[in-house]
Amino acid sequence: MSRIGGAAIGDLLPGTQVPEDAVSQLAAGAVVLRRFAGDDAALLAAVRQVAAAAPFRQMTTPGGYRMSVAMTNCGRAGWITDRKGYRYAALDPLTERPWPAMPAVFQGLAERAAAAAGFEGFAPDSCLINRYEPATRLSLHQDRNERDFAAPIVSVSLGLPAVFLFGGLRRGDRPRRVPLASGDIVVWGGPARLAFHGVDPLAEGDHKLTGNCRINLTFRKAL
Ligand code: MD3
Ligand code: FE
Repeated sequence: MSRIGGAAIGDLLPGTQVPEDAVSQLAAGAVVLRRFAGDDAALLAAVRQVAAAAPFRQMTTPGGYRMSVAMTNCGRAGWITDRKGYRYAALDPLTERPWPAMPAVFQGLAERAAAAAGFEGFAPDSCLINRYEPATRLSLHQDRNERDFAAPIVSVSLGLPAVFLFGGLRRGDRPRRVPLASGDIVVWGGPARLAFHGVDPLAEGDHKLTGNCRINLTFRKAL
């Protein structure tokens, strides 16, 4: 993927913040599109519509821990975890029905964001929707349940700001801290696709779009 303006974080002194340009490269394969989605009430309305059919729930890890992030999905497949493992499933285990269809506003946004980052023709078949309330966090992990790592992952932040942890290809690599605000989109592909990543505990706050929470949409080509 080519570099699209802005300083690469590797050009900066350690400890400096990520540049706030509209488009910047975090690392090879990781492009931030600041405010690309705006504070779009239509996106939040679509989240509510999905959640009305497939409610947010806290899933259990294979190790038996309840995740602090509440999740739901839309699209042909949804990411789930339970005592049996992490995987994609066509049916919501809570309702035993197919996940709601991907809203058109989601599909269009994901495709435009991927194209802006150099990935033409991104066709996600899954959108995992994460809901963070104050103190909710996501520990360092890799996303590796998708069939094909050639497709990028597109992530959209809505509502309260968060500090995103962007690590390396080994769990022990010290992560960079990247502040993400409402409307920011990050596209993760190529060499960044299997990077370890997570989210710091969410700070208290009140956002005009979401109130006291952060919503993250991650678009994936899972199947
Ligand atoms: C970097 N969600 O759902 S999105 C997840 O903010 C997840 O809810 C976080 O990590 C959130 O799995 C972060 C950003 C993200 C998503 C996938 C990645 C970053 C990634 C895959 C590879 C590298
Ligand atoms: Fe992830």
